Amino acid sequence: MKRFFESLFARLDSHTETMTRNVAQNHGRRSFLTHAGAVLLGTAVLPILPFYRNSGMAHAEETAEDPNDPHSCEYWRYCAMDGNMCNECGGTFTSCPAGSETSAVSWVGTCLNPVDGKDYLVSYNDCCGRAMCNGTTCLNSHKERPGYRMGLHNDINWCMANTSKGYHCTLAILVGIADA
Ligand code: ABN
Repeated sequence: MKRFFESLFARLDSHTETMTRNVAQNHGRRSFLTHAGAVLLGTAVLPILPFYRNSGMAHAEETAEDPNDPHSCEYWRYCAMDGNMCNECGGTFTSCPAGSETSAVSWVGTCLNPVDGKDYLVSYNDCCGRAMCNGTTCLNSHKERPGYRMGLHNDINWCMANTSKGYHCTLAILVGIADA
């Protein structure tokens, strides 16, 4: 009986050892090689795959703004507007929100109306005397020149000549047709 169990345990030991060696020698190495090969192949092939490299443009197209949408900075009459839209602050294009007053001086831009194809003079007066409004801010610069060209720069607080100089928002008042 004792010899039977000794023989049984010896065979079990031998079998377990053989199995362990097989796993360690074959499966472990192959598995490592398989994974290493996949990683190497992946890093070699990835750079030459035909990536879609136009995501920025696609985004721009998806979010293309409408020149006829008065809540878009691409709205045609905002072509040279540097400020917050008064029509999103309780006012309109031409009238200041309650509690603010129109600036005495302004920046005048020339914008093309896509509907009739004509250039219009647009006066960008600021509304003054209230804290800055949180409406959409447009930083458009059609025909603007750098700040050192005095009088050709629109990044100015046009409330400077008013008694209340606090900037609230900016109007976009049509003054007339530019080439009339
Ligand atoms: N015209 C809008 C504005 C106000 C304050 C400072 C810069 C621009």
